[in-house]
Amino acid sequence: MTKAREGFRCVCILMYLMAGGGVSSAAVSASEVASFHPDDHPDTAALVAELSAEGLPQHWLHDVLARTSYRQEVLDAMDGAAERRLVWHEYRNIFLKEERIEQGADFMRLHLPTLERASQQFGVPAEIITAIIGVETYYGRFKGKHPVLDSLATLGFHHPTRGAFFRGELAAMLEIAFEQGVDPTELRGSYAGAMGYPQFIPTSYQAYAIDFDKDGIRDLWNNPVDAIGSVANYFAEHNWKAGEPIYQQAEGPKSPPDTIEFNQSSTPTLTLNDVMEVGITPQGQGAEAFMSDPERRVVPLYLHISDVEQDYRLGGFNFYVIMRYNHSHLYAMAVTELAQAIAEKAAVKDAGILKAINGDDMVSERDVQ
Ligand SMILES: [Ca+2]
Repeated sequence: MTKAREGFRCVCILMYLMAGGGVSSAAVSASEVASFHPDDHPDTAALVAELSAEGLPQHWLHDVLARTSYRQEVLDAMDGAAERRLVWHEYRNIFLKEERIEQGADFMRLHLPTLERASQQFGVPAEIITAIIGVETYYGRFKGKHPVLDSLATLGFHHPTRGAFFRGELAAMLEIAFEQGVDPTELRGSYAGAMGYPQFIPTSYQAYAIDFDKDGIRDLWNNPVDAIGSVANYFAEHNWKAGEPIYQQAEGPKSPPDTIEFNQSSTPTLTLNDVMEVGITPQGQGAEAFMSDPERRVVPLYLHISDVEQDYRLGGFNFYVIMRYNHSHLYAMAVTELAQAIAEKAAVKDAGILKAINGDDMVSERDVQ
């Protein structure tokens, strides 16, 4: 899987939030887009030939693509999404709302045995898995309403610059649908083709989805158990390091040094020593442990915590791994902070239940916060 493919994995919700007012860059005539029917459309005919050579039934492909529709709004939404850039405190406000934290704690409690099994098997904390599903789809509540087949065909054959990428996703989606025995015309997701609880794009679905409840189907559309296992597997396959810190608070010069780059989603090359040399040092809880490995790779972060204040942080390798899910330091930080908040909230709720069961107030909320 290429970085480009991964990078597009799941920006759907943010795109949705940012969309609006986009100007279409793909001027497409009505006659050109009237149909994706393979009898009328050389590109879909070529796709049918390609996939049937790989073993998918030709009549099935032909029938599916004959029922596929062009959707201009998908191209418009893609344009709109690229136009705005949020800073950290704006982005944080979208995802760190009390209701999302509460529901994350509920999701964790509801699926605790599954989350613990995934955490043990893959080394990824339960709250990180929960937060990913919380950021992507509000714990499965909003999995996207766009017909994925229409979206991917529209983007695959009409996106001005990324057609080849989306054509690959369309092919992968058809393969998955056939393999899982579902009708591709029924599948819903983001307008960029991300599907199910964890919003995997089809090539990620193929590569990383697992059948975590062993019922014979890799079902990320409707099965939270498979979704939990698949998110954990995705991180494990991207070399999540169990027990390693995700990020560390830091302090540094009033203005960020211009000799190093901040907020990068590429493979980290700087070591902790490198950033300490330009005056950025770990501070606060965990600083000592973080500094125990001066050669550790770090992602230097410089974040707007308000309109006028900035904060230094140092992402560790696991911060980079979260950015393999979505190539954005804001996304990775939101997932991390949401995970922390969910874990704290779940602990509070557990304490409340213990108190109710035990009939005493040995455990106060203050104790577990
Ligand atoms: Ca399953």
